[in-house]
Formats: sequence, structure tokens, C-alpha cells
Amino acid sequence: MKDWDRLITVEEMEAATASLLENGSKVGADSWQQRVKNQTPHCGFGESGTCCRICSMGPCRITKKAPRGICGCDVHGIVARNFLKFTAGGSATHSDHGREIMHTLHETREGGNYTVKDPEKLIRIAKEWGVETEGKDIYDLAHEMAEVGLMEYGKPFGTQKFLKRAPQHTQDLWAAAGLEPRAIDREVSQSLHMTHMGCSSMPEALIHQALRAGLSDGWGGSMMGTEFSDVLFGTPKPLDTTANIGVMEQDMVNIIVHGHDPSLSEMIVYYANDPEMIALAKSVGAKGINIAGVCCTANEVAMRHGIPMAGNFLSQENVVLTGACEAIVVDVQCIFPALGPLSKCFHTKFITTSPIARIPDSEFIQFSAETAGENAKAIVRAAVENFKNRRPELVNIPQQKTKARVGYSVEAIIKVLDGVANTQVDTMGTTKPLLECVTSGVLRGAVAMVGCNNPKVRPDYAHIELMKKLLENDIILIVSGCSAQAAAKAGLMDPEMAKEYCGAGLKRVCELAGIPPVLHMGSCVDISRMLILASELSKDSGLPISALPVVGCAPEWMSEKAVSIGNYVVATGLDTFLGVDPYVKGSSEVCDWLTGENGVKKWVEASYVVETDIEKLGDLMIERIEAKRAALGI
Ligand code: MSK
Repeated sequence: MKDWDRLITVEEMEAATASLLENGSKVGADSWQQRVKNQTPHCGFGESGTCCRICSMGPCRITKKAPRGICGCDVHGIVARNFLKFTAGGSATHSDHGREIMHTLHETREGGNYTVKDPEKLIRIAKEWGVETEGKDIYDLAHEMAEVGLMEYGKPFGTQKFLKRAPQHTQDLWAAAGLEPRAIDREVSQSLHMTHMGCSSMPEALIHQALRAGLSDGWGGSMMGTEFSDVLFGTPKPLDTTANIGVMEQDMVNIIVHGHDPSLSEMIVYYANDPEMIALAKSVGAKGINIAGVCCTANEVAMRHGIPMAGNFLSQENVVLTGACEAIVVDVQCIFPALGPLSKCFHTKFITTSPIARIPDSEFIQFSAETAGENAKAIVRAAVENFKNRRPELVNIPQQKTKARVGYSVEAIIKVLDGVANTQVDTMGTTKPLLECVTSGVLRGAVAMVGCNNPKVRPDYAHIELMKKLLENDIILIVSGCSAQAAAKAGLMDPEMAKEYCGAGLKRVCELAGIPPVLHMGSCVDISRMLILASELSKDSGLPISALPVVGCAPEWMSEKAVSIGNYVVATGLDTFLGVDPYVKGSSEVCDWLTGENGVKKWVEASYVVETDIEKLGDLMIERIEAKRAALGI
């Protein structure tokens, strides 16, 4: 690959996309770029959150002439209700992912489709939850823990078990504000009850519930998803992989895994390495089988197996447009229905696998934990047999490929940074060395950058340009989701290349620790890892989370999950900077609740900043980090 050894700019990626769209035009393919044109300008009522459709008397749209809906609800109630509904959708989705993982854990057995890959972590969490581990078979323990974890979704009393991981100060804030999430399903259900016609119309109550439902995701469903995925598939450790569309291979069967749940992608990866399948690939004229990922599934398999990352959310059509994709295999979330008709323009098989995500024009092979092995083998076989249907005249793989070091779980970050500022034995296993880098000023602070792509923002540009700006200012980045892939595609996870963008302090830390300045923490459920890291930094420093020079940022977010994430990150004490408005600008009261000094900040010591000018968004983050440093006298 000629681009192997350098950073790739957004302009170059856009040029590659243009050549792929050209490919698509030969076969009449539609594209998101065209659909954005068809859909703009967007509805002003929808964009400002001032349209209400929760009963059939409307829809009601708030204007100067009509300041209240038919039921009498004002604009603030309507906007706040819409915000809570959006959050509930995200919390339900993330948490259901976590629930699926718990069911997979319940299916583990020695020699089965799924086994326990990190027994130490299972035992550690069991002890944390007060489950007896002594003398217990690891699979008996796994099944017991799966049942205990599943009870977190519906238990009638009590709050989420993982809340105890937070610093005492955070727990006290939650208790004082009545924000501790109870059963996960209860928080989602109550949110939908509150937004039903004739229930809550008071912004304070609706936003309070939005934070609580978000916390049930971050400290409940998502945290279970992350922690027990580690138990099932291994806790990520740093390893090297490749990224960008050039990871597709001309001479191999290309299978793209896309979605979120590693229960599927892990099995596809396993069977793609099966000698029988490789022999089959050779028998149809391919050199072998190449698996690559898109969206959060890419993060899951990259950080555990070094599987290449083909692209993020708005690159999903690009993999098909290469004409070299034998199958795109999906599970849940962030999958464009457009993949159905698009795959029909090429030879690509679009294979859906989950009853949760049924999509027209796809081939449905239902995947379940009980039959995972045979399902995965059937999918790999179908992809391999499809190689012969490739149309060589349509193959166009842009030669863009970068190196990326991925897999920075909390455990891995603590381990690698331990040796940088302080090599004393008593600091092993803590975040103290990282804190020393921050207090000494070698690092100014950290930004947790997360979230999707959104055509409202020039795709990937906001992620990549903000990252470069922060790196120059000695601010380290921890990233997940499609933000992580944006960084990887550009080369910002290549320790050698990316250090060019760093200020002197950050460059030194990266060289000493052998890390890239942008640390890959995983998929969107793995933002729970960031909560744990922030908690450890708080405990080790004795400072509240809100006092740390650390902020969250989602410059290109688009999904309901992202709003749920924003709510739990803010509710954990981290100021969160958004590059896209969450449909609230129609209500001054809701904006004040989310961004003002007297809103959610009173409860959790943090709030939102919304700024659609990306340059300004970066400046605001740096200012906030410096203000936090000044307040600490460092
Ligand atoms: S996949 S939610 S586009 S990060 Fe998790 Fe990417 Fe956003 Fe989906």
C-alpha cells in the first residue's frame, strides 16, 4: 500500500469517496450524500424540538401564534419531553446490547461456542457484587453472574450495583439529587410513562429523568455490556492493526462485519480462520478470507483480534461501493437500510442476523447463542461462495490504509502509563503516574472524544481536526465508537506518525510509554470504560471528577444512544461538548437546564456546551481544561 507510511487527510478520504460514488453511478447506486440533498432543508420544528406527536390530537407545532399545544403544553414541556424520549431510546438500545451479552454469558460452557476468556475478571466482578466464588466451577459462576446481572434490568428494589464503583463524592451527589438509577428497564419505562400524554410537562422533572435514564445505561447496561464482553472475549490489550478503506483486499474474499454485538463478529472471525473455509476460498480462486469491520463492531474485533477497520458510520456504503465486498454481515444498531438496495447493485450479500434489526432486501440468517457456530459457518460459506460473482470491472479499492495501535482498556492504560512519570513500585496499578503527568503540566488534560458521524458536520473532519488541535495543546485523547475509527483512518493511532501532531509534553509521554496520543478505548458501550477511568483518577487524586481537567466531546453525534451517553457523562461530572444540537434550541428553559449554571450543574457539577462551529468548540474545550487547572492551582 503506497499510503501505508503517512497520515491521511480528510480531503484525501473525500477524494476516495468521490471515486467510489463514481463506481456506484455506473450501476445506479443511491448514496447518503444524495439523500442528504433530497432531505434538506430539514423541518425547522423538528430541528428545534418544537413538534409534538405524542397523541393524535396533533401533531402540534409551536409558533408565536400558537404558543401551546392542544392540551395546553408549552414549548418547554414539549422540547423536554422530546429530549427524554430520545434519551430513553438510547438507554434502551445500549442496555439491551448489554442484556444480550448477559444471555451469551449464560450460554458459556467448556468447549462450547462461547467460553470464559477472562476468568480473573469474572471473579473480580463476582467479589465486587458479593457473589461467592470460593470452590465454584468457573462456568457455574458465569451462569450465576449472568442471572444476577440480568436481574439488574428488572429488580423491583435497589439501585444499580456498579454505582459503587464511582467515587464517594459522586455517589453522594446522585443520592442528594435522587438520580441513582434503579432497575434499567424501570428507568426506560418510567421515561416513556412520564412522556405519555397528560403526564410530565415540567422541564426540570423531565431532564432529571433523562439523566437518571442515561445513568442506568452508562453505569448499568453499557457497563455490563463492556465488562462481560471482556469476560467472554478477553480484556483488550494494546495490539496493532490497520484502518481505512484500503484494508479491503483485491484477491481475497472480503467479509465486512458491522453493528455492535461481539457475540456475532467473534464467531465470524473464528470461522474465517477455519482451515475448511480457507480451503474453500482457495478453491473458488481467492487467496484467502479477509474480515474487516465497520462501526462499533470494527472496534470490538480490532481491539481483541487486530482485525482491520474498514470505516465508520458514514463509510458503511463505501465498503459495498468498492465492488469487492462479498458479504456485509450485520447485527444491531447504526445499520443503514440503504445497504439493502445498494448491495443489489453489486454482487454483495447483505446478511442480517438479529430479529431486532430486520431490514428489507437482506438475507436473514438468524443468529443465536445456542446455534452460533453453525450460523457463523453458514455465513462465512455463503460469502466465500459469492466470490465467483464479483464483477472485476466494478472493483475499485482506494489505496488508503494506515497503521493503528488499539485496545486501551482501563487495565491497559494504567499498565502502560505506570512507567512514564513515576516508576515507584507503590504506584503500580494506579492512575497516579498519569495524574503526575497532568499536575506537572507535561499533559494539560484529557478529552474523551466519542460518537458518530453526521452529515450536518463535515464527516470525520470535526473529529480529526479537533483531535489535532487538542494534541498540539498537550491534551491526550481517549476515544471510542466512530470517533475512534476517524482517528485510526487518519493515522492518529499510529504511534510513530501521530506524534508529529503533539506538543512537546505529550510527545514525550507517548515516546516513553510507546503509545499513540489518541487511545482507542473501544466501541460506544465502552464509554463505560471512560467512566471507570475518570472514577479511578478521582479516587487516586482525591479530587471530585468535576475538578479534573478532563471533558467529554461528541462533535459529530447523531443517534439516540449518543444523547443517553451525553446524559450519563454529564451526570458523572464531566462537562460535555457537542457539535450538533440535540433538538432543544426551541426552548430557552431546556437550554438553560442543560447548559446553564443553575440547571443540571446544580445536581452533578457538570453541564453541556453546544457549539456547532468546530473551531470554537475546540477553543472552548481548551479554555475549560485550563480553567479547571487554574482552579486547582496547577
Ligand atoms: S456505531 S452510535 S454511529 S459511534 Fe457505535 Fe458509531 Fe455512533 Fe453508531
